[in-house]
Amino acid sequence: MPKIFTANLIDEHNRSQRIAVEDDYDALSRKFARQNIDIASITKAAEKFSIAVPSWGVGTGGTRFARFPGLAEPRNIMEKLEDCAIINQLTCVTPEVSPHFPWDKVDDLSEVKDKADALGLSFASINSNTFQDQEGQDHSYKYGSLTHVDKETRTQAIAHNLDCIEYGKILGAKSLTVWIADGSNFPGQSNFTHALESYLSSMREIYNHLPDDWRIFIEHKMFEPAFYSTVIQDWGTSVLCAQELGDKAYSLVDLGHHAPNVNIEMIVARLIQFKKLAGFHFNDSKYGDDDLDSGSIHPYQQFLVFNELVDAEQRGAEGFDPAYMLDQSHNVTDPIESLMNSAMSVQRSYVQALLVNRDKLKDYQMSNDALMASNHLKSAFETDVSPILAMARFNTGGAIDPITCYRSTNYRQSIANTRPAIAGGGSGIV
Ligand SMILES: [Mn+2]
Repeated sequence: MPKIFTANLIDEHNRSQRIAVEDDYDALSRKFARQNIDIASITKAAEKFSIAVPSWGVGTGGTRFARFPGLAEPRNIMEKLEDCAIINQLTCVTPEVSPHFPWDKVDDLSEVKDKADALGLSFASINSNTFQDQEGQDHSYKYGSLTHVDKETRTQAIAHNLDCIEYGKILGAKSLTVWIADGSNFPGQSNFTHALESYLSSMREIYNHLPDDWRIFIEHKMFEPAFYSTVIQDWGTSVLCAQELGDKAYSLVDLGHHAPNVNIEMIVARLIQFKKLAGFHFNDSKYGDDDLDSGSIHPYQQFLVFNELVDAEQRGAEGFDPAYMLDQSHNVTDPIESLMNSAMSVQRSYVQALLVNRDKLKDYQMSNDALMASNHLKSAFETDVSPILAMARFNTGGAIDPITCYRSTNYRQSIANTRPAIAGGGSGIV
């Protein structure tokens, strides 16, 4: 498989780290043996873990106020794929890329597919974009898209989503993620009921064009860009719509799209129970849709989400097939480094959740031992599984320490001449 970096680079890096990692891994395996945990099977599970990288995430993001471009930013989907390939080559957990249209639109998408194949990448869920106007489009989305009061605008937004399905077919994707910015800034501006009726009618048309083996993901968001009301504002509306649409419609959880302090892991449990969990846009936040790096603010919440996911996985919950994706905006870091860090952070939460002894937890629950139940989860969360993650990467050809290895290449400086800065760049906060 052709890669951006040579195998020699990674080998050399790993040679310098291997003895220390093996030492830590052996110590952890002795600790696990005392707890009857099989470190080999946990490592195997870590090796199989995978999370998609968003194509827009490899560009430097921005805020409502400004965007400060980074060095050697990818200028198009081909260059974005090269950066995504680095993330996967070093971490071995991101073999899929989630594209965004029309940001990633080119004349011949089969060339994009060929490029991805050559880099060992494939495509995850297609993201449609009716939250901004595109050059030459007939109707503006200023006052909405799939729920606009004007039928022709709705039709245009539906047509874009149908185009996205066609793009996805070329790229080999199997799902469409729909997030709309539709909402209102003033009480009275929008009729809540009419807007949702329009949404369902528009989505039905899109749903009816889904290939048999596709799914459609509904992404809710509490507020922003609309600040008084949002049409698909929470998981309740999302799951009601998914139920209205049918078996191929699911609710997607973006961790930044909820009110502060909402119990997201409980929402996840509910969606699993009713077979409506599409998957995730992982990121972290302090205030709102901050799109910060996964696990950087609330790592325990991320672990608790995985506690629900692993519980479902281990009990073989019916219809459980969540799609894991990152959705972040990187303003002050190198996006490649942030995405590697985030992918590994999500993988860490998964591995920690595997350490929970489900029988023991159940015993604590059944005997109403709140303190020990909580402590049992805490103890899994507080276990440093770094040696397992490092060993999983080593076993699958990745770098023991991806950030250090990446920094040793001076990648940005080395390609700066071939990637001069451009205006725009197609990355944002979604
Ligand atoms: Mn999102």
